[in-house]
Amino acid sequence: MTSSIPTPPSIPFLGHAASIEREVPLRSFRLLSEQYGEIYELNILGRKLFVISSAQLMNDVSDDKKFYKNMSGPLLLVRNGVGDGLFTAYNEEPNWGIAHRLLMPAFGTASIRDMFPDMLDLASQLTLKWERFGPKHRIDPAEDFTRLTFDTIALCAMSYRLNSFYREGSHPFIQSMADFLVECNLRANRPGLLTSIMVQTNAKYEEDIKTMTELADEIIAERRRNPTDKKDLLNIMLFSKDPKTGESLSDINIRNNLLTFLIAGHETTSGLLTFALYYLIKSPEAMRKAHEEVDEILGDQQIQLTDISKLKYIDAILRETMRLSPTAPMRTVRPFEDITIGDGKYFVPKDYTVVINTIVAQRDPAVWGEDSDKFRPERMLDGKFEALPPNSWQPFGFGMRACIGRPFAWQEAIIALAALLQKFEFVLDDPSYELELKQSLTIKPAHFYVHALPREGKP
Ligand code: MNH
Repeated sequence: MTSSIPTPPSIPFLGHAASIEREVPLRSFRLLSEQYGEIYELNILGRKLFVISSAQLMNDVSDDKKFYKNMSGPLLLVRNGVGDGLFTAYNEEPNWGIAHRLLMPAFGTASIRDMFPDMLDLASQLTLKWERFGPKHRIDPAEDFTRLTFDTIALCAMSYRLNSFYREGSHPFIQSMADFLVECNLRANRPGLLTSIMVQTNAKYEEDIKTMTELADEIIAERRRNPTDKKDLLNIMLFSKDPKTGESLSDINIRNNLLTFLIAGHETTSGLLTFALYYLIKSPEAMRKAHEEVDEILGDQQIQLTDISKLKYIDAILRETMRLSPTAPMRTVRPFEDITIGDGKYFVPKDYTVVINTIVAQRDPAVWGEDSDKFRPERMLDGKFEALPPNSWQPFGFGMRACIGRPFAWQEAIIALAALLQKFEFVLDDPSYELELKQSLTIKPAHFYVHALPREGKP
């Protein structure tokens, strides 16, 4: 027998659009999950959604044979900027297959290891900056981690130096991108008629897309003027052929993927580092163990490639951070056919979109125990991570449409965190600070400021 699926009260036409908070939509989705349980129904401007938030249901929909990545709502709008780039392409779009096959090896562990020197170059710019500013300086970690990750993706993937650490404010691309993503989110919850009369907002939206596209085009033009034989992602996109079809990527698709990497390649990782720093400052015991590990493995030496796999506690910190605060906090799928999930309890018609509320599902007490809201990297150590129930930890999505940049992000985050912990103790600027979120398409801590103090007796 199927059970009925609860739904909050709604108003005609808008449906639940008005019950979703504008600034931090995730907050509404979480509150509703707490109130209505593992599955509830929403109608947003005619889009019919089931929002799920238990580990069991998340596992049920993690099946490429039964469910496909859904492209509607905010994601569909992101296509206005990045078209058929990997992240926003439809499964059946040929360009997805071509780019996926061409780029998978380039994002594999072996290629990522070759990027180590470039990643370290930028991590060192960051540690040097915090060292030079000294302990009195109020650091905005989200901002500096964005400099780090944005510069890292551009240098490693495109051999292009953005030099964000040498500018006062952020790169114009960053602001345009943030505004663009926020507007995609807002538009998804706003009637089209209303959007059509918001002349200034729409002009700004187009302007932001132009700012982003111009950087991508400049990077491509620069490469055509100054070719190199470096095997970076840009060269692979420009000059390789798909092993299966023999086709190359079109110029427009290269631009779309370049933009996709610039966007997908930095926001999530800078969020990860910011959350990790927050959780560490709030958990002195974990901070102490992290410092101990870094001292033991690195000593006074700069981090080397071979150290990365030895930094097990740092690895566990990042996994636990991604569990509690997956920076891409939701993904959506649809069933190919009408289907039931939850041991036959819930009927999902094929015109429904299933929203996976990852941040809640990854705190399911059935998997993580009663202290599931607590930051405890030990959950991820000593084979426990490998022994988790299938799909209960999935901050990088699932299956064929899972994150292509995972090894890249992971190596980058380990290098940065280890290099910072080697040099600094961290304290909050405001000792009473508690986590607040800001959201574009991804989430980050808001109003989070710290001070970096040199460690006693360290060089
Ligand atoms: Mn990433 C897809 C999270 C870093 C490029 N990424 C996804 C998805 C999640 C995700 C979740 C699946 C989305 C969906 O199902 O709709 N990504 C992350 C997180 C980090 C991250 C949490 C860092 C931490 N991602 C990166 C980096 C890059 C990147 C770094 C590039 C350099 N991600 C992608 C691309 C896709 C993707 C490209 C789409 C892959 C596809 O659909 O083929």
